[in-house]
Amino acid sequence: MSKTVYSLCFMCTVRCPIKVEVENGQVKWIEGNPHVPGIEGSLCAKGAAAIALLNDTQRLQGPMVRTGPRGSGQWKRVSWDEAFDLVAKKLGEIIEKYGGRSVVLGERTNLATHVSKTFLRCIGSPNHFTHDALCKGSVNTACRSLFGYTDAQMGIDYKNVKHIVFYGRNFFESLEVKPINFLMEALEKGARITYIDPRVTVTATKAHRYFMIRPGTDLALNYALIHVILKERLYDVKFVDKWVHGLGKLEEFVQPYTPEWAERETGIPADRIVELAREVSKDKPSVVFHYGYRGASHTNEIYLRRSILILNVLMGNIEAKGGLFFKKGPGEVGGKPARKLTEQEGLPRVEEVRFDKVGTESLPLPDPNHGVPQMLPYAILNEDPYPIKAFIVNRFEPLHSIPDRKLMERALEKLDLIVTVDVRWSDIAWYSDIVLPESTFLERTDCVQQANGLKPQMFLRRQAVPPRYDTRPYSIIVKEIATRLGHGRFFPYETMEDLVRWQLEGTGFTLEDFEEKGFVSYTDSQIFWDRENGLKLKTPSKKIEFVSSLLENAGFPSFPPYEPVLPPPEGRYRLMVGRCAVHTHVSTQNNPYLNELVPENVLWINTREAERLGIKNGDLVEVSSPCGDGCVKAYVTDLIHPEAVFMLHGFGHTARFAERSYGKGISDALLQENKSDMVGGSPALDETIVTVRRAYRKA
Ligand SMILES: Nc1nc2c(c(=O)[nH]1)N[C@H]1C(S)=C(S)[C@@H](COP(=O)(O)OP(=O)(O)OC[C@H]3O[C@@H](n4cnc5c(=O)[nH]c(N)nc54)[C@H](O)[C@@H]3O)O[C@H]1N2
Ligand SMILES: Nc1nc2c(c(=O)[nH]1)N[C@H]1C(S)=C(S)[C@@H](COP(=O)(O)OP(=O)(O)OC[C@H]3O[C@@H](n4cnc5c(=O)[nH]c(N)nc54)[C@H](O)[C@@H]3O)O[C@H]1N2
Ligand code: SF4
Ligand SMILES: [Mo]
Repeated sequence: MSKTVYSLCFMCTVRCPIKVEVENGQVKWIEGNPHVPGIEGSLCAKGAAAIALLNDTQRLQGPMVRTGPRGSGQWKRVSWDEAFDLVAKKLGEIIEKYGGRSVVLGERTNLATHVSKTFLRCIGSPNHFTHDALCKGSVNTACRSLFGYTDAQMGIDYKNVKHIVFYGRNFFESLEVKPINFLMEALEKGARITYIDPRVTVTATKAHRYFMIRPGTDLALNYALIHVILKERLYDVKFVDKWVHGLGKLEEFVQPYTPEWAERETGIPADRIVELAREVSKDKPSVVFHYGYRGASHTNEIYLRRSILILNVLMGNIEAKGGLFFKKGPGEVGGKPARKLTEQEGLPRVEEVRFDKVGTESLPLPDPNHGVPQMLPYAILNEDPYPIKAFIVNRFEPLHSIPDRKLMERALEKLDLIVTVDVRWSDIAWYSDIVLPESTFLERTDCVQQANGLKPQMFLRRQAVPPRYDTRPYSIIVKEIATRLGHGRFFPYETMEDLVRWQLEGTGFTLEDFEEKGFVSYTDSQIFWDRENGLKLKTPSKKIEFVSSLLENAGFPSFPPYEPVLPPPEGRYRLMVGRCAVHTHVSTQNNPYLNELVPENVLWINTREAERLGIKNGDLVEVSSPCGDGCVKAYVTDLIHPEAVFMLHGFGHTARFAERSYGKGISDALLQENKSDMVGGSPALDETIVTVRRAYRKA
């Protein structure tokens, strides 16, 4: 028996549409969905390794309850009913004693996030968070400060771009399949790439221009670019006059930030800065300055992201071909989006201060729909704003994804209950009291994906094969726990198919409509708004706010003076981190195929600096920061700025049952200090200064 199933990959968060060939209950082949433009068969290495995850005997195989001390690796396998009863009993006791707010649920945003939010509202907790702030919180806030939309409500028309500038956006390694294919199309038509990074990445090698910038100084470069663009009137005057609020203030502000000044700060020659400004302006409006995710992440990140967005606006690229666009939802064409459980009548609202205090004076601007996860250890340890007792973790790895692992461990130690839902033995699963294994994406149907964009669409993840082990979909797990706590009525489904049908009610589409191609479209044509008169901006002024009411009403300046970045003292380096093409964050290091390709991380260090420290390529080095230390092999290279060292994120796992990744490499979270951009919401992951020495002990 063979069948073809259209679904969505979930080896990483990008969710590429896929076509899965199944024979006799086995997945034989996965490729990109051929019906989706920009995908057309493509799949990355991680996606191709999904079969290895499916068949991995080292993944979670059934519900587990801890029997020894936390993290000791002593476990008892239990039935689902026992696991659900236990979680419900413990949660019930905690809620009774400390209130619903003592329960925090954290997850990487996923298709079932509305299910989690519904659960928390039922139990009276305001404490849902997603990974968003850890990934791009300051980008989110910067977008809202200028346009009134979040970054998730905006997109980039890669296919038609003529020049794209990346600030540490390592596009060809930290990848998303569709944007890469679209940009490749643009490159074939003659588009140019400028890449800026203290480290030579694969993306740098594909670029037409590369700047090895001094780490942490991108904002200085941007102020100089803006200075030149305004002084030489290289911007889209008509667009800016019509839509921008605060150009005069910006002009005044950038006066002192000349290219010569920026050369001293960034190490990039002044004439090359001027050359870039002039060159990109010739291609406007089809020019994009990529606002990025994780590259260049410092305590003033919000202002870097704003400066990048301002450069886009000066190019007049908003709603232009080859520029930035606002994602269009079904409402644009009179359609209805899939329903969410949170929209149900009678579901309680929770009006309490959040654990991270987002929305209060201490963190007024980060997006309350996502929260600020890196505040969790402080909230638990200081019982501020109130005691937190239980942590439910779904598809999230706080021990690696929140900086300062030891701080996080101390906080977890204080909790009465940790429950983790995952597909594999993550470190947090290893550290939990109860572990509930989710079926992998090939084994489950998921909630509907509402895919807004130039063309609003819906996609569906469909079960390709039955679960290999005793696992369940997350939405079913939550329903079971909620039902035991007396809230079953807000989870009106028995199976995932029931839930999808419920979501689709009123949209005019049915579950069966997804069978032919894996998706449905609300319209056939791309929707651009009229750039002359029809931008539907959501700021108070209905303009693009260079002078931002969001920031200024909260007491933050729109343009704070630049603060110089001092070079680290001798023998010390700025720690930079990032991803590689064959791993997803912390998820795939134990995947048999991907582990073989990149089994551990290494520390990139500049050749001259390494010589000074007596370090040779492949030597074991000790890296220490104010909050942790560890040993890793050195990779001695000219391809990194002398002030920085670099390592891949996601290694140094401690869960013993994941034997291939156990103890391999070092975790960046062990070294990074838990500091944040308190305006934008992101952690400053590239801010920690480390000491590097030759190690005389074993890793
Ligand atoms: N293969 C793969 N692809 C992925 C992911 C994955 O896990 N694996 N994850 C996805 C996700 S969630 C994200 S957020 C994106 C992340 O995509 P990117 O934002 O491109 O992130 P990183 O890989 O973290 O690369 C960050 C780069 O910033 C550079 N950098 C550090 N400091 C500075 C600085 O001061 N200035 C400049 N200009 N550069 C600096 C680092 O050297 C590094 O090369 O990737 C997505 N794609
Ligand atoms: N120190 C440090 N911290 C970082 C970063 C960094 O570079 N360094 N990068 C930041 C960025 S950009 C991001 S996006 C975040 C990502 O942070 P996380 O969301 O924590 O990382 P992921 O590796 O994407 O996945 C987390 C967990 O989801 C599990 N998982 C995978 N598939 C499924 C599934 O189908 N169901 C369930 N229930 N679980 C599943 C994985 O096994 C893994 O344990 O981290 C941020 N934090
Ligand atoms: S980028 Fe790769 S791993 Fe991520 S969803 Fe797409 S195919 Fe899967
Ligand atoms: Mo991310």
